[in-house]
Amino acid sequence: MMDCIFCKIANKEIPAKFVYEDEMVMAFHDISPEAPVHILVIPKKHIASLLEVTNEDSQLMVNIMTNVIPRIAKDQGIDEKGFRLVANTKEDGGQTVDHLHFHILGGRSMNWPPG
Ligand code: DGP
Repeated sequence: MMDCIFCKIANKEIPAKFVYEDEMVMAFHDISPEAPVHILVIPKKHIASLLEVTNEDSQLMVNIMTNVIPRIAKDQGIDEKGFRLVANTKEDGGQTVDHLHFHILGGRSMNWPPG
């Protein structure tokens, strides 16, 4: 996707503060953090949103959930007290970048319900 900002970050055409990378996934600091720790986890492959994930992506999704996110939480020192994982999805979900991403928010106590 030529005009996708997260594809450009994944291709390292746009700089980001990376905290993790493997063959399928990248993670970097959000440009406008909403918490002391605010990391975005993205697949390198362009997937528009959670609703476009298919069975072909099962290994990717398992990697993100069971390996990448716990590892980042530990690296960022938020595994003891916990964190919030968010996948804003499409218009009503507040998704502004149409490339699947998971927000890891931590380092402070979160409110519920979200806005
Ligand atoms: P969402 O609203 O869920 O689609 O979240 C998109 C997030 O992406 C938002 O928190 C800001 C972040 N973001 C947008 N553009 C950039 C960028 O160029 N670099 C980085 N690091 N983050 C970005």
